Amino acid sequence: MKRHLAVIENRGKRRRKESSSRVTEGWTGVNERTFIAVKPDGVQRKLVGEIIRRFERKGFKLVAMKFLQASEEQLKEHYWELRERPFYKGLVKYMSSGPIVVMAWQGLDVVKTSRKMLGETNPADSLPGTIRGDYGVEVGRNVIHGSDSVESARREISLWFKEHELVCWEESSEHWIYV
Ligand code: IDP
Ligand code: MG
Repeated sequence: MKRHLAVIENRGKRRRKESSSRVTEGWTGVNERTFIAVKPDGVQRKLVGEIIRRFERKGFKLVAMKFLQASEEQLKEHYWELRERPFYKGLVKYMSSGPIVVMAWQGLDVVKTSRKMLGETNPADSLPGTIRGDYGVEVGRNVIHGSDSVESARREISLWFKEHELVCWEESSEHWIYV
C-alpha cells in the first residue's frame, strides 16, 4: 500500500515537472516572457491601469493576468532567494497585505526592458520616467515587481500560473512592432 502511494506521489511530481518545463519551452526572441506584479501599494494607489498601459504602449503582449491576494506561503516561495535578508519577513507581510495583479508579458528582450521600465529597486535611485521613479518614494513600497532574468521569469511564471492560464493569441499589431 505504502509503495503504491509512493508511486502515485512520484508520478504527480513527474507530471508537475513535465508541465512546468512545457510552460517555459521556446522562450527566445519575440517569445521571451517576464513576470510582472503590481504590488499591494500599486493596487491601492490605483496604478494598475497606468502600469498595464505602459507595457501595452511599449509593444509588449499580455499573455496572462490575475487579480488575487497571495498567501504568505506563496510569497515566501516567490522571494525564496532573499530568505536570509533582514527585510524578508516584512517583504512577505507587505506583499500579502492586500490584493495584487500578477501578469506575464511577452516580447523581444522583455525581461531586460521591463527592468528598465521599472527603474531601480529603490524608487529614490530611479529616474523620472520609470514606474518606480514616477510613483514610488521608499524601497519598502516600490509599487511593482519584475523578473530579473529569463531564468527567474521561468520560475516565477510557473509559480503563479498554470499552463492553461497562459494564453496564446495573435496580435494584429505585431507587424507594426516587429520588422
Ligand atoms: P527588485 O524588486 O528590484 O528585483 P530585490 O533585491 O529582488 O529587488 O528585492 C525584492 C523586493 O524586496 C524589492 O522590490 C523591495 O520591495 C524589497 N526590498 C529590497 N531591498 C529592501 C530593503 O532594503 N528594505 C526593504 N525592502 C526591500
Ligand atoms: Mg528581484
